[in-house]
Amino acid sequence: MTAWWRDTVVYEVYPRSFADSDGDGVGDLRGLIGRLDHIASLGVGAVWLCPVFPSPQYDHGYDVSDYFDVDRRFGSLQDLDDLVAAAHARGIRVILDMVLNHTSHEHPWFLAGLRRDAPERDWYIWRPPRPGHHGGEPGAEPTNWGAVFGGSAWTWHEATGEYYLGTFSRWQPDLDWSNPRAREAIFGMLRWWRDRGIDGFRLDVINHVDKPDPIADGPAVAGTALADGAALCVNGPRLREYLIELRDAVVGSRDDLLLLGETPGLSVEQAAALAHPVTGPLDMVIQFEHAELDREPERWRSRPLRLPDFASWTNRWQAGPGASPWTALFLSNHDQARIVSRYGDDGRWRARSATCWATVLMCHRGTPFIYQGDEIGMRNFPFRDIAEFSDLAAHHEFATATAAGAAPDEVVAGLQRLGRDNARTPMQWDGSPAAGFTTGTPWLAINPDHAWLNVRRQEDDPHSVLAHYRRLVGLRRALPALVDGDVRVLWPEHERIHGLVRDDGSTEVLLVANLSGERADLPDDEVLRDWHGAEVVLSNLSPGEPAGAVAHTSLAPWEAQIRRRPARAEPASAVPTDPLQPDPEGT
Ligand code: TEU
Repeated sequence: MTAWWRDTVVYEVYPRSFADSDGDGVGDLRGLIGRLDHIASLGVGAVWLCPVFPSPQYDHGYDVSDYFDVDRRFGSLQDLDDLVAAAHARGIRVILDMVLNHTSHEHPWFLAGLRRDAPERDWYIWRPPRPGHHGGEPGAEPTNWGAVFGGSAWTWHEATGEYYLGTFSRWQPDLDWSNPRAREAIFGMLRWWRDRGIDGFRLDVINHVDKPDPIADGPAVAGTALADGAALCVNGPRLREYLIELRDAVVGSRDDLLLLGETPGLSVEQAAALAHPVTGPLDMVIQFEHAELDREPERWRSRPLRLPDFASWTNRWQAGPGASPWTALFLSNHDQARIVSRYGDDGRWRARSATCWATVLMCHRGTPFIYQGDEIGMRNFPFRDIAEFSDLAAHHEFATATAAGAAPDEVVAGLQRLGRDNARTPMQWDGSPAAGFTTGTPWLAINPDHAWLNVRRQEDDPHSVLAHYRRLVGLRRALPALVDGDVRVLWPEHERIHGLVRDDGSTEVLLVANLSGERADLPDDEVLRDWHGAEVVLSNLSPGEPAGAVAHTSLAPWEAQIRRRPARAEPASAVPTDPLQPDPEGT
């Protein structure tokens, strides 16, 4: 197996907000091709492209109405082929985002299934009204499941007298993966993309595809009448079987094809099984635990991040005795607000806290992902009114929370902090009125800070966030210990300092980072004294600023530093064997 994804870095593109070539205010593939050199300049080896398929865009493309084409907003199939060629010419692979848990309600499969006798009827999940109830009336839904984006997960279809299931929304009917014909249609489509030269797939909420059998009422979520339908569908008993079938049907001789599963609500053990390098059907999984430590279950209510929670995540997901699963390492994506505005400080310490968190992330185990705009330290948008949001999730959260008695201003403030649109404001290329994103009117407002916070400003500045990201990616690709080394957390209870040692048997790497806005004393312990004099390979302080770590006894605000030294020789018997690693002899 060519596990190219282990020692590279991936860049996530949300095409609608990246670069617009035709002035309609929506980003597109030709715009992206025009900006590939920026992505290449980071040194990344792959791009994850969020969905560009035809879609009515209720969920901005996560509601696909044709899996075999490109939405006219984004360009054409030819543009996608050109993108792949242009990316490959730069040594960058292309990963497509495939939404296979559900389609759009405008997908031809779903439309065909609106006839009871059509074969496609059973590709989706249809149920009669609750016994004793008339369909369409309140309370007649087959179960009490709510949808992720609001309302019941069941939508009434008068003409055929049944409800269909949409665990995300009524515009995203769930496919029935228990139907072998539906699975074969999905797998055939993936093969079609594989043969077009695509290098991998990010499989949207793939651990939701095995639905409970029978589908029955679930516990109501606190403060509501509805159960969390999507949560009741995660990690079902047939999930592994379906994914093995997918792997067998799709990968074939293309053993370099990456299967990356988006898997919310997965335990370490489940992740280790699904992404097992030999027996796992996936190559890598995306878990969310570390990225949601600053919010309550309601997605608009924040709480302060506690660093020990982050260290505990590192310990459980990365430092396990040889069993840690290979995961995507990210701090933000198109579903999360900007990391510098959440875990960092987007005021006084914007640049330093952005580079500090990036450095911390890059020292962990897994494949690092950079979300567009984070490489320049883009911040949350100053939303003040619910009308300014585009995301259906924001509108749903606002409606639900205010109906339950929350003050509208409070909810808007919460969404300003945590809402998904923060990640979706257009990419800030320069300081011109539309930030170099479009010549037209952008589909979502551009952050006014683009006047000074933009790619052009940072391009040639060796002290910029962008320059630091480039150095970090280079370091990550040059230091195998950051890829394969064991992970040891130094101070799991520390409120402000995160410390790690990576060790691959030949090199040891030390990370020390002060994740706070005040100078922090370094713990006075043996481990650290041992590192005196070791080579500093990266620091996020400006030249001339006194580095704190190791040589001194404290770290400057948001200081991060990476050191390296040869590993201490240990007797072979002391090196734990990792049961998850493929046998190097290939036996
Ligand atoms: O996201 C899945 C999703 O709902 C995420 O919000 C995830 O559950 C959460 O971050 C973990 O707590 C995917 C796509 O990324 C998202 O854009 C889509 O809206 C969603 O699936 C539906 O397709």
